Amino acid sequence: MAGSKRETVKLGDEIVERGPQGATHQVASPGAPVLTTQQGLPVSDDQNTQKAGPRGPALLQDLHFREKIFHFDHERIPERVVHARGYGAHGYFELTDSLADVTRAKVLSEVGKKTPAFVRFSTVAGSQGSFDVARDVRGFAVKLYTDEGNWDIVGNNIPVFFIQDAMKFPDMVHAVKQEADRGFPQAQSAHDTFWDFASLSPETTHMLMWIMSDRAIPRSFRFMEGFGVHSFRLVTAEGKSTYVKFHWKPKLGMQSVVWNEAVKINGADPDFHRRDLWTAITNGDFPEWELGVQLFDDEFADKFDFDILDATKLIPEELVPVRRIGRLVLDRMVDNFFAETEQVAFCTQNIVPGVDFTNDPLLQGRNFSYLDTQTKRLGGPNFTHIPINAPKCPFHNFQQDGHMAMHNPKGRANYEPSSLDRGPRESPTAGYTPFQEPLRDATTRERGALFADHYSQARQFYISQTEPEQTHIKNAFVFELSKVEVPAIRERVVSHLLNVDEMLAQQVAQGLRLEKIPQAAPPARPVVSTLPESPALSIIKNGPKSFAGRKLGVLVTDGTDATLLSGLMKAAADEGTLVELVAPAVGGVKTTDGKLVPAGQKIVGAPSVLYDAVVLLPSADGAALLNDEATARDFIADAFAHAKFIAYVKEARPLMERAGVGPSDMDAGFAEIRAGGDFAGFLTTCRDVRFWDREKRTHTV
Ligand code: HDE
Repeated sequence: MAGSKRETVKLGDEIVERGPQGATHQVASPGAPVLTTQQGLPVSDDQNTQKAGPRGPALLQDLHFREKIFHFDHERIPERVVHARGYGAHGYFELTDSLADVTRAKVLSEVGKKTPAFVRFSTVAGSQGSFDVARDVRGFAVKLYTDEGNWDIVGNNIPVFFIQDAMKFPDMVHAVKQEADRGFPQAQSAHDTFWDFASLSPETTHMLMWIMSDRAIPRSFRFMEGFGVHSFRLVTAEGKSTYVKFHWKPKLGMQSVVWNEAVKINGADPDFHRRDLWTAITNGDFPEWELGVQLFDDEFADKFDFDILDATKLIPEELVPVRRIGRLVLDRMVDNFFAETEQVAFCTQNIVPGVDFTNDPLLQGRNFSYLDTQTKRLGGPNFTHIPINAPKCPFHNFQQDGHMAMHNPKGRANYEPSSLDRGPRESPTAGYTPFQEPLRDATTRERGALFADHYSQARQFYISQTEPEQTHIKNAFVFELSKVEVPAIRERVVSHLLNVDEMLAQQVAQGLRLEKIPQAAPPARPVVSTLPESPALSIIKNGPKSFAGRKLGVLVTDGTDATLLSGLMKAAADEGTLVELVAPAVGGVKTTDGKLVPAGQKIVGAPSVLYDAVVLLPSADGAALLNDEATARDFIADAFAHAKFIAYVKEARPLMERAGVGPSDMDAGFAEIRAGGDFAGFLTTCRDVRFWDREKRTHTV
C-alpha cells in the first residue's frame, strides 16, 4: 500500500522514518503499540483520507477518518459558568491535631492519617482561555477523598463574598462577566455593568475592598490563603454542634504582584500561575498549606456584632484564633488536564458525617447549584463515575443506568428492602444524619437584621492595611472606575466609600477628578467605627520569612563573570530560590571561564515582571550591546518601577542609566555586587519582596 511505504532519513542529528507523504516519525521502538480506532481496529495510514485516486474526491466509506473527525467535533464540553479557568493538582491532607472532641469526622480525628486530595485553583469571571493574573477572586476548591466519602471545601482566596443571598448570584455574575451586547471585556471587573450592580448593592462593599486590594492579584497560587467562607458546623456523635470557619494558610507566606506588573504579565505569560504551580511541583518543591479552624459556639455567635450566617462578614482572627490542625501538600500534577482538572466536579453538599451546614442563605443556595451545574456540564448524573470524582472508599448504592454508567450494581435485586440478595443496607450509626436544628420562624423572604451592616468590616479591613496596601486599594478603585463610562456610577461608588473611610473616598474622588464629593450613601444600619485593626488581614504583615520558592531573573551576556554567577547560583540554592538566566539568545552566553552557559529565556520574551527580583550581571561589552535593545531597558526600568530589589555589577551602570535609572535613583533597594560579591546578603534583603518606599517616586498620578 502506498501509505505504508517508509524510508529512514536524517533530520538534524536524528534518524527518523519518513512516509511517502513527507510526514516524519521517530523510529518505532520494538513493541511500540499500533495505532487503532476506538474500536481497536489497527490503522494503516493516519496521514491521508481515502480518495478515489490520488487527486480524487474523498470517500465517505473512510471509517477511520469519520471516527477521528466525529470525535474531534465533540471534544468540548460547556465550560464552567463561573471559575472556568482553573488549574488542579493532586496531593494529600495530613491531620496533625485531632478535633475528636468536637466532631465525629474521622478525617479530623485520626492524627497522622493521610487523606488523598485534589485541589483546583481558578479565577472567577474569565473564560477558560483567559489570562491568569486578572484582578479577581481565586477559587480554592479542595476535594478530600476520605474513608467516609468525598468532602469538598469549595472555597476562595478571600474570606467574604459579594452577596448575602444566593438569589443574587446570577445577577452578580452577569454583571461582572463580559457585557451582554458587546461580549467584552474579558476577565475584568473594570466596566460599567459590574460597578453599576455593585454600587446598587451596598452588601458588596466589604468584598469590594478585598478585590481592590492586592489579594485579587496573587503572585502565585502557592502564596495565597484559602477560606471556606461560610460558617459550617462540626458535630459530635452525640449531636453536639460547634461552628467552624475553615482557613488554608500558605507555608510560603503571602505575596502579590503590583497592578502594573499584572497588566504586563498577562501579555508576557498568560499562564503565569499555571506555569508556577507546574514548575514548583515538577521540581519537587511541593506547595503546602496548613488547615486552620476558627471554632466558636452559639454564645459567641449571639454576642458577635455581626450575623455568623452572613457571608459578607468574617470573624477576625484576633477574636477567635485560627487553630492549625493539619497540612495540605500538593505533590503531583495531573496526567491529563481534561480528565482531571476539567472534569473534576466540586460540590458544597459533599460532606462527611461530623461536618454540617448552617443556614447561611448563600451556602444553602450553593448546595442546590453545584450538583445541578455538574449534570449539565458533564452530561448526566453519572459524572461521579469519572475517576477524579469517584470516592476512593468503598461505595454501594442502587442508583443505576443513565448515560455512561460505569459502575453497575450486580445481581437481581436493585432495590432495598429486599429479601432476594444481600445488598448494601443503611446504617443509623455510620451514616450521615443532619444536625437537628429546631426551626422556629414563619416563612419569609427577609434577611436577619444584622445583615444590614455593610460598612463596618469594610472599614476594619481598610484600616488593617499597611500604607502601600492602602495606596494600592485607592489606585485600584481609581483604575477600575476610570474604565466606567457612566459618571453617576463612579459617584455612587464614592458615596459608599465615604462610609468606609473618608480619606479613601476623597482620594478616589480626586483620582477620578470628580467635581464635587457626593453625599455618603445612607447606611441601613449605623456603621460601627470602633472595630480594631486586624493585622491578619494584611498581606505585607504576613509576608514570607524567606525568599524560597521565589524566582530571580538574572541578566547575563557574553563575558559575564563566571565566579560571580556560580556564587549567585550557590546562594540561591541555599535560600531555595529559583534562578532564570535571561540572555540575548536562548542558546546561552560564554562566561569568563570560556564555558557556554545555556539561558532560560531570550531577553525579548522575559520582561522583569516575570521575576521577584533581578540581578544585572552583564559584561561591559554585553551591556553596550544591549544599550539599544528596548526590552533590556524595559527589563531594568520595570524592575525599578515595580519596587523590586535589584543587584548589579558596575558594568551594568551605563545600561541602567540608559533605562532611566541613574545614580540619584539608587535607593536602599539596590545592591552593587563587587568581586567575590555577597549574594547571600542580597537574597536576605529580598525576603521583604519589595522596596515599597520607592513606589511613591515611581507612581505619582
Ligand atoms: Fe461557586 N459555583 N457559587 N462560590 N464556586 C461554581 O460550580 C455558586 C460561591 C466556588 O474549581 C459552579 O462546578 C452559587 C462562593 C469555586 O471546579 C456553580 C453561589 C464561593 C468554584 C457555582 C456561589 C464559591 C465554584 C460553577 C452563590 C467561595 C470552582 C461550576 C450562592 C466560598 C470549583 C461549578 C472548581 C463554582 C455556584 C458562590 C467558590 C455554578 C450559586 C461564596 C471555588 O455551581
